[in-house]
Amino acid sequence: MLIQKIKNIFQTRFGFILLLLLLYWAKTIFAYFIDFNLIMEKPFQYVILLINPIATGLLLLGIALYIKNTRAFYITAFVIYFLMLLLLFSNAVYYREFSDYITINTILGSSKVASGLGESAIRLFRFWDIVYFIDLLGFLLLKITKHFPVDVKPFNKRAAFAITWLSVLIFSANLFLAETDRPELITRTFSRDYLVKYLGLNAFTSYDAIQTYNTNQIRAKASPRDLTDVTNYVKAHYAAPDPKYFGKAKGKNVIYIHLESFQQFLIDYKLKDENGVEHEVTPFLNSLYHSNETYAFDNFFNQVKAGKTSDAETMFENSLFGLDQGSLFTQLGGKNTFEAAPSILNQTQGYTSAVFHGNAGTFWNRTETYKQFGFNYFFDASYFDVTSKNSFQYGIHDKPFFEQSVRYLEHLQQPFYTKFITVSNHYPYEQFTNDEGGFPLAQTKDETINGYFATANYLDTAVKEFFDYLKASGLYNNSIIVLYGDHYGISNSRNPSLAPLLGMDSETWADYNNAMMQRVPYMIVNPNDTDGHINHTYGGEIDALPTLLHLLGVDTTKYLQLGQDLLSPAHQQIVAFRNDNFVSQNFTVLGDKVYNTQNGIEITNPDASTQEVITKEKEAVAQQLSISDQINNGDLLRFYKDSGLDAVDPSKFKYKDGLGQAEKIEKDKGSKSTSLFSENGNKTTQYLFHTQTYKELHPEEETTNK
Ligand code: GP9
Ligand code: MN
Repeated sequence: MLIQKIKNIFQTRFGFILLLLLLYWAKTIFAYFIDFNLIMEKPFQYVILLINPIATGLLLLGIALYIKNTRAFYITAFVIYFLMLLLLFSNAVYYREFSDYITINTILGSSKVASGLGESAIRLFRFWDIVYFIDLLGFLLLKITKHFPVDVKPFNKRAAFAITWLSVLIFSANLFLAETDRPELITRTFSRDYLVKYLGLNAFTSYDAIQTYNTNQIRAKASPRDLTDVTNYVKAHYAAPDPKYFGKAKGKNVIYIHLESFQQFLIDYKLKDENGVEHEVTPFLNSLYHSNETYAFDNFFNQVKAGKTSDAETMFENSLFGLDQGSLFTQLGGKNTFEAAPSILNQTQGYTSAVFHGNAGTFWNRTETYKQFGFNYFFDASYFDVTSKNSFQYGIHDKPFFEQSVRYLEHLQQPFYTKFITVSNHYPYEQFTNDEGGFPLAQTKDETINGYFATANYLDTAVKEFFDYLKASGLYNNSIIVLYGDHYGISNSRNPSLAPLLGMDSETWADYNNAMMQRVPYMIVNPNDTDGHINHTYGGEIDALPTLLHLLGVDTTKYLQLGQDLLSPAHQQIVAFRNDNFVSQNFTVLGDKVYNTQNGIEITNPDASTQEVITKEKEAVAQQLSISDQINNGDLLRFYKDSGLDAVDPSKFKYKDGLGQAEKIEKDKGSKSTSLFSENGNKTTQYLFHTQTYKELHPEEETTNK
């Protein structure tokens, strides 16, 4: 009875579409769980996952319902179904090799696809692949045996329309749920994993197609002539290095430590616990800040927008801004030409480069972007022993991260240019419930603020442990270590609640204060130097690369970098934010409001000379941002030949088996190998890394914190 009823339903045209939808849904879910490695953080995300194939599946399959002719209807329905399956299946296969999804660019630049899916594709097939196509065989059998049910009655046009609307509705609901769970999913496009997880493959591919089309339009219109404005700007804006500092760290290893979401106000901050006892939040970073080995900057601002971490990286590696919308890494990172730090240092000074980061390499499209930047190695989450105990949603915690990085670091040829991207001090600043727990929480009504200090304290200890290792292994003496906060950890909307902890009033908290909170640490530790000091120059992330290159003794005149050396006397102290607001030494301009930067007083009626300066500074900011956009959106560096650098060939870099690659170089170089491992008589230095939990470090607190 029931079976007959079901059969009857599927014998209609609409029923047939539903059947295809059901099959497509089941296969997608199968792919989600078997082939794709989607990281699910909470049950709600499973709900979204179950819905997303239905929305776009129904929309696409529903197209067939508009067709009158019987044969045409069935053929169209099949073709749509088949194409959706093909997309699903090829992504499943591609994922096995690349742990990523197929983009329009991957298809267009087919060399990359070929390298993974060419002759080796067969090796990527799995026995369960039959699941993706077995039903087609069934349909074929029905057709041959003439049992294929055909409904000659056309579907009502209006009803077809209603189905389309229904699918749009389901898609909107899907989008709404996704945005609730992950705000700004669409505008920030964190990673392809996220788009697939939340919206499904069809939506991801369509979105990717639109994005690719838009960027390709602008690129196609760009020509070498567009470089004239850019080179003129860069020449006029060049700040020559102070000879006192130029080349001070020449030939040294560079070790960047990316302090996640770390703001300048944490430096020297003491948090009061509920008993009024003060706890220094970041004692180790404070000691660096005050050391005369360190060039520290206390008016250094983050300049990121929606690309957050990736925007900071864009600036540090290129001295170019991120984009006005979304992330440069995800939109252009995989295809633009760059003249980034790794490639400059490799080609002019023979540096080897590597990034260490305990999150999936696909996040912010890093794997692709780093290749374009010229990074030799990328040690992402797949290189670390990540367990549910030692990690959270952004990857492995900082202490095991540094500890486990050493086994790769010691094999890199020196001098090296490396970057360690930490994660533990990331929103939502979840508390450690294990032996790392114990640092007091702040006492505000906002849990995010309350947890921020404890995770910052954890990061501080993690960095200290790494420094201890650098000293013990000897790396310290021939390296410079650059530490920076990438962007705010406490958002503007939470700042009024933070105000009392800073000795300020929540009621009088103004836009000006929000702008001042965008300060992040920038510290260059140059071991054995004594000229270090706390520098009060106003600057930002865009200025980091020329500053670093000059310290390393690299002439930057030929490079199209938009920042200025912070140690140069010619540095103009204007810090552009990505939304055209800015802070300069004298003025802070936020929309229509102007403040005196030094005392925070709003200037409501600027006199003529003040107005003139403000207008000039405004123009300077607009020009700097616009030049950056011209370079990035037009992909102008592909035309630039005057830097003397060879273009980066991204296909040279394979981020799998990085250790094997490094060890092979060590072997090939033999006694000429400069890796720490080789210099240490081919013995590991891993045992020099010591790590301790918070509880071990603070036995006295056992009693106070139950
Ligand atoms: C993730 C990490 C965080 O890998 O870099 O990025 P964010 O959310 O800060 O931009
Ligand atoms: Mn970040």
